[in-house]
Amino acid sequence: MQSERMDSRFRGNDGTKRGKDGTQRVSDGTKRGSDGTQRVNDNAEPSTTIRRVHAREVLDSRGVPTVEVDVTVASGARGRAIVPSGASTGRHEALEFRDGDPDRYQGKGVRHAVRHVNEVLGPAVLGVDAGCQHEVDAILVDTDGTANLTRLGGNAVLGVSLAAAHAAAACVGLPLYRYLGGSLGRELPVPMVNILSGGLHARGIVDFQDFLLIPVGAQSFSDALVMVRNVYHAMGKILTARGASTLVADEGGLAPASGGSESRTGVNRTEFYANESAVRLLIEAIEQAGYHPGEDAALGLDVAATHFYQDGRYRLSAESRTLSSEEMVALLTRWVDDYPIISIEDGLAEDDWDGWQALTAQVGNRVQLIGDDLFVTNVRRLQMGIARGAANAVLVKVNQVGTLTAAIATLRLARAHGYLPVVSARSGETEDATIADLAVGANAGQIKIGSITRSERLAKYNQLLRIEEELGAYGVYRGRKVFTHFLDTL
Ligand code: 2PG
Ligand code: MG
Repeated sequence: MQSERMDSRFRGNDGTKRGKDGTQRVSDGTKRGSDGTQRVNDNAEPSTTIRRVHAREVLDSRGVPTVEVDVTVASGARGRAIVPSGASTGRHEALEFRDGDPDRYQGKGVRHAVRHVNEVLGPAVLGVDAGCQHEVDAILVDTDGTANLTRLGGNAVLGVSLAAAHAAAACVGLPLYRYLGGSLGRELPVPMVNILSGGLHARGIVDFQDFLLIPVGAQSFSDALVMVRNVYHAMGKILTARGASTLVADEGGLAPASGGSESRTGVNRTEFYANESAVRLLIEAIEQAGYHPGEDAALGLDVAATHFYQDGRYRLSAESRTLSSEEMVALLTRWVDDYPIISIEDGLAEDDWDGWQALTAQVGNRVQLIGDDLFVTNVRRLQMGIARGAANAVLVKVNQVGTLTAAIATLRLARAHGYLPVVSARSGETEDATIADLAVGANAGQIKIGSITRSERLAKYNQLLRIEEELGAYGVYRGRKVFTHFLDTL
């Protein structure tokens, strides 16, 4: 990623600086903005120098408060970021600082985190070049001073980190993906899209969290969304025909077991309780939409197993049974044998290293095994996994680790060791679309945003459509090729 001062990267051959529109800074140090106004630029410091940092409390897609940060740099350019929030969080994640006042948002307010930005983190980065992301991030992390950002909050730190990147990108007149990835960032990610939801995102009737569609056979990102929409629609029709609910869960996936009662609807809800039924329903929907399961569209799971792991056993409450780690590995292995599943996230709990190693040894050569709660986007945790041969892919969630620099370090480490990175949203999201740009800028290859309903999800999908249009023929969508380095069956 970018590491030097952006100013020096955008000099013309003659040493003059040019904006995106090709405007040339005049030699007296002034620059004209697109509106024709003249901005005085002190040659002694870059135009990306942070001049103002301001945070406020806003709400996310669950109506839960979160931190929004505006960073303004010397040129007057402003960047804004809103921090996402998880429900099925891993215990090794950076701390999300909440007020804890039961009389306000059930304790979930973020006024303290906002104050930490406005009174501590913001002042600490004033005068720092937002174009030097890792300098900004190092100062933020040092100012907090704890390993998991427990003093000031990962949510406070991340807001400043991301807003600084947006401000620097705006200042040099580049879209964020181009600012982050330079001319090399051009890959549209393969989306893995939530069609059926369970677990903590759907009030916990089906234990597994996500039943995902992976449009590996699409020729482009926009074609992939067509396929997703067709399958989603087919699933809606299947559920309606069986009298099941088509209400959606936190990430927009359909949650058939969440509504109505068996006696009222006559629905055999057992059909929607069993985790394996959801897999079968998804295959049915792919076929009804006219596609070949496994060829056009493959299946992915986010088991999110940490959340039903208690006292050393996996508790499938929907199925009224508990499984040992070995039995869980056996169950997932059988599913990989029986169904066109090419990706399993958090198939085991965050500290069940033995289970992870066993699952990786069993199916790691033919299925993507993503560590989410296991790695929490943390270089140290990923190094542990690499050393133990656990998983072969990593979920990259910026708020698990608190800075853009740290998230990118995890992504790079993954790649260096043949682990596939998957950039991911959280279940609590907003209109912030930073991760869409991050996925393209970093050529991550895959993205997980949730379903194709709910505007906080569409903010990212639509941003990817814009980027696809902007990149034109220069853009790449690799589809199934993303998976070929460990999936010779595809
Ligand atoms: C996950 C995420 C996103 P949450 O488990 O991968 O789907 O959920 O943000 O609730 O942790
Ligand atoms: Mg997950």
